Amino acid sequence: MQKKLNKIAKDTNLFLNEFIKKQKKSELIIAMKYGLFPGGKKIRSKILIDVGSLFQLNYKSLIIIGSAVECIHAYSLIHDDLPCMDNDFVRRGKPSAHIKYGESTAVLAGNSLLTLAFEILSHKDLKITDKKKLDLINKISSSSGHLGVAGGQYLDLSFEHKKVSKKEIIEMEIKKTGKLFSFCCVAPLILKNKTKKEIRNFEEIGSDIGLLFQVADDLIDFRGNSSIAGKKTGKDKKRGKATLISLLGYENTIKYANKLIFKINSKLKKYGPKSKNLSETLDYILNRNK
Ligand code: GRG
Repeated sequence: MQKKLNKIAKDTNLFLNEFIKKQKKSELIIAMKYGLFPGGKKIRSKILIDVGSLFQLNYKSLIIIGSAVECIHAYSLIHDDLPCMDNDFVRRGKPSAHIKYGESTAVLAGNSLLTLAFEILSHKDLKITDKKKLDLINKISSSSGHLGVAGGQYLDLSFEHKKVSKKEIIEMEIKKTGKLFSFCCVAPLILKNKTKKEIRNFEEIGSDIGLLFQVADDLIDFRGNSSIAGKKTGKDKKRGKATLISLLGYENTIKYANKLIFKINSKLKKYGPKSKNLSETLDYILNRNK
């Protein structure tokens, strides 16, 4: 699993480096690259490749689409660490972008990573039809905006120190984290011209994978090993964050996560042995420690 992740990370970083190199220089690119490289686990790209392998899709196209997702993900992390959001000083084992370059540069680097994602998806290097490019851009935009990541982040901040229901926590976590995973699950089906029904099915699988990922992230914060996690842990409790752990407790949250894995695997059964890669990634997501 780690070997596969390393290869995806290497290919993604290679593509992003080349893409940026071909652009004109700017001072902002330094902070953008700081947020992008060496980068994190590339788990979203792995999900893209795993779903793509169910439909025999071209690896290079998936790496390009994954690179766009990683730009939006890096942007969300830079903004998440800002003083007006979670005010975190460490990310991926190094000072957060706003600590290294100042707040305004971090905001602008984040914004530019968002638009870089659209530049990548609309670029000629991605050898798919314009209609498919448009569909991908439409989907990644709605996944990132007020009904997706940004909306989820808003809920996350507004739930701090409040009594929130399980349903509300799940809605917040699906928006904040699940929507980008949903995009990764749906993009291969857009490339393959799959039916709306099948797309909806993979949208739900993606939401559940994202929810599983967020729950695992909350468990990492709860267990609290910041040197392995590469960021400060034990923060959620201090900040009064609404998480499933705060509502259900540690053991029940683990049970909930295992039920999610069972639910996702049941939906993947009809794809037979080809779904092994994705199932393997689900186990990695829950058992990881960073
Ligand atoms: C609209 C994209 C966008 C952002 C603006 C700040 C913000 C609104 C949203 C924050 C969303 C956020 C940080 C969600 C948490 C998701 C999460 C668990 C991130 C950690 O992902 P990993 O572990 O990170 O994949 P690495 O470092 O491995 O890439």
